[in-house]
Amino acid sequence: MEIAFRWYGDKDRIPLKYIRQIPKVTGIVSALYDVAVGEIWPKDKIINVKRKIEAEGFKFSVIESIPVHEDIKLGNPNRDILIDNYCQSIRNMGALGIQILCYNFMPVFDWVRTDLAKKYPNGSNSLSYDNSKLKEIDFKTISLDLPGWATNYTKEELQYYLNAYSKVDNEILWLNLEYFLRKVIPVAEEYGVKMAIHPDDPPWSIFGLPRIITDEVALDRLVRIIDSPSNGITFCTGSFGANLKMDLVKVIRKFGMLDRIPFIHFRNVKHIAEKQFYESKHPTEFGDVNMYEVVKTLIDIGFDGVIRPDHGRMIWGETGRPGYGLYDRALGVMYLVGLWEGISKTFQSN
Ligand SMILES: [Mn+2]
Repeated sequence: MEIAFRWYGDKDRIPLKYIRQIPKVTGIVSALYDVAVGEIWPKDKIINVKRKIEAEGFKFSVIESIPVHEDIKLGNPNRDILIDNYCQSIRNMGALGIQILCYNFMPVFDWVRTDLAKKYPNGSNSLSYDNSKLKEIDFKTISLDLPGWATNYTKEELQYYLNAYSKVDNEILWLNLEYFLRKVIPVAEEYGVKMAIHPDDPPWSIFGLPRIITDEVALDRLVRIIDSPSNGITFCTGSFGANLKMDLVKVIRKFGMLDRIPFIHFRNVKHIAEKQFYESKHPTEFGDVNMYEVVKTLIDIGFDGVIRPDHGRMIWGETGRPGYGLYDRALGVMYLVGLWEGISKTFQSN
């Protein structure tokens, strides 16, 4: 197992030098932030980021993520050109030895929350979600500059895509994902890259848009599309933790044993009601995800992929990118390290 930390490049207010001070973090999860969606990621730009990461003694472990253009998800006629570009980006990263690519197939919106800074009595805050608040959102008036809120689109483009998806149901989206995977997975295999799809977050339909990577049945279907370790999953305990019907530990064991989980996002969520939750402190007792059992299962199956703390709270007065402060994510790492040492030593002595 390798512990990694997400870094948003030079514009990240948390420098690599700070990340280095967190015990046991040896990998960096990053991306290019200046390439338009659909364009090829040039090798020289990836090299540039890789050099900065390696200069601080880290490995560039995971690219998260190369966005999939909406026209691929919609199955539009220009998708072949866009998929060819995606394949070339995979070749470029693979040739540089970067072996894991996290991506998602969520229409229009990436992760969605209804409050980016829900306040708690102890002075901290975190991201939260209340499904009943979605209907209050009017796309004609909303500010589009919040993370997770289709920042790349103008209001006109957003309207265009929301309309375009009215003709795409879950089954069509599945077929478009299959079409995409049949072209990219052979390239990923050839270049030693493991594709790892991130679950939809939250794992249900929002704004009437199709959403497919939501539960165990979906993961069954995904892995069957192409039987290859290059066709894998980013197991996000927080995203799947929002699905109260899912037995996370069972599902991690199942797909981990099949060698389909190269990458894990490690965080906890706490429900207030169904489809209403907040991102909690990492330890098991503060949320609905049994983090202890997750780690125990990973050790038991010999997990040898990459794991990173996912979103954290904002604590100690820190401000910045919601979910991506330094302090609470560092606490998340230490919790993971503690669990790992305790459980693995117990296994050894039995
Ligand atoms: Mn995640």
